[in-house]
Amino acid sequence: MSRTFNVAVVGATGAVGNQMLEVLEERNFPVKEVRLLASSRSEGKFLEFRGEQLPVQVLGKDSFKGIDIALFSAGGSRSEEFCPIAAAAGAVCVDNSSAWRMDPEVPLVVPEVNPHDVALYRNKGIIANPNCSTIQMVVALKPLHDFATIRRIVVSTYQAVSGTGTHAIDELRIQCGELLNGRPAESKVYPHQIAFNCLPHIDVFLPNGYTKEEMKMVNETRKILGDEKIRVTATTVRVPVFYSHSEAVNIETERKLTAAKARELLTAAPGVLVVDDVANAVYPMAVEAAGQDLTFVGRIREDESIENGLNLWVVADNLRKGAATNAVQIAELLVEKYL
Ligand code: NAP
Ligand code: 3JM
Repeated sequence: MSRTFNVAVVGATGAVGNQMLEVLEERNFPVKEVRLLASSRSEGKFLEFRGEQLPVQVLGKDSFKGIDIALFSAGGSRSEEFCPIAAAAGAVCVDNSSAWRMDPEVPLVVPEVNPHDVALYRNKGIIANPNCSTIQMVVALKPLHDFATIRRIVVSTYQAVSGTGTHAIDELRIQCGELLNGRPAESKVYPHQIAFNCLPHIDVFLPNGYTKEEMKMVNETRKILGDEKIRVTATTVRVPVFYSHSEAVNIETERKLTAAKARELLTAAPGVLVVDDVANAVYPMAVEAAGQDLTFVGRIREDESIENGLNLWVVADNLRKGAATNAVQIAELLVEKYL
């Protein structure tokens, strides 16, 4: 019989945690037992896994006894505190927060891009899952970088509210209802109304005028592609979409990359689906990417304002490829090759 593993899902009641359970089940991950962990607010709750109702337990120092793999998505401070505790108890942590991503000893992995970095889990017992916006962008850019060497990336994002969690999904739904009924909208999660609006503000502002989300895209992209020379500038925007992030990506390459060659490279790339038939109004869209695991790329065209430039439109489900699916793919590499 093939081996099975005890898996803890930390933040199981959240938007990402819920998706983790779905993806583990869908991909038939070799789970022996799953342990659901969340805050004391969730005490007494049950969640379904493989047709069974399982109790949610309160996260604590003793939560990781017997656990082989711990999937974390309960916020940065929980990851900072509990990943080392889980690792000391013998679990390998796959962490979805930004807490460990830029630690030089912790690998930051997108399986289609840098699968071999998983081996570095041995340093601290932690593997970091990148930010959702970074993941879909590097899946699309990796084959282009390998062929033409990317010098500079200019990216603008159109990010779904599900990236902020279950409360934000509720906020958009409730605001839409109130406003359509002629009543004022109350904002609790975001600093301004999100329904029928765009907020150029994701995560906190930093002293350089960028947001933390924007600087995640800059620093994580370089680390995953293993190229500190790539220049990246980002503007990250929250839009009133429930699921899937969209990105307008402009790249400047060292070598000429025609739109036709880019289309050929992307068609052969793992995890990518080219959706690009503008004559028939066919291009990637958030509503079609939702619930899928691929990164969809379209609007592939040369940037006529510079010598070696290319524009792309990149869309993926932020809770799936942007979080849960990527984390489970990392766990699959771990069990196939290392544990
Ligand atoms: P969410 O829907 O608000 O869920 C938060 C989860 O964390 C819930 O399960 C919550 O449990 C749990 N939690 C909060 N405080 C806790 C505590 N003190 N002890 C134990 N559990 C606690 O948020 P989400 O969208 O799922 O995101 C969760 C985290 O995942 C984010 O903070 C972020 O770090 C990460 N994230 C990563 C990506 C990515 O990798 N690309 C994308 C989105 C989010 P209760 O239900 O009991 O409150
Ligand atoms: C996505 O603890 C927190 O403040 C979590 C903030 C957060 C993050 C993050 O920085 O870990 C919310 C949503 C992310 C992320 O993937 O970077």
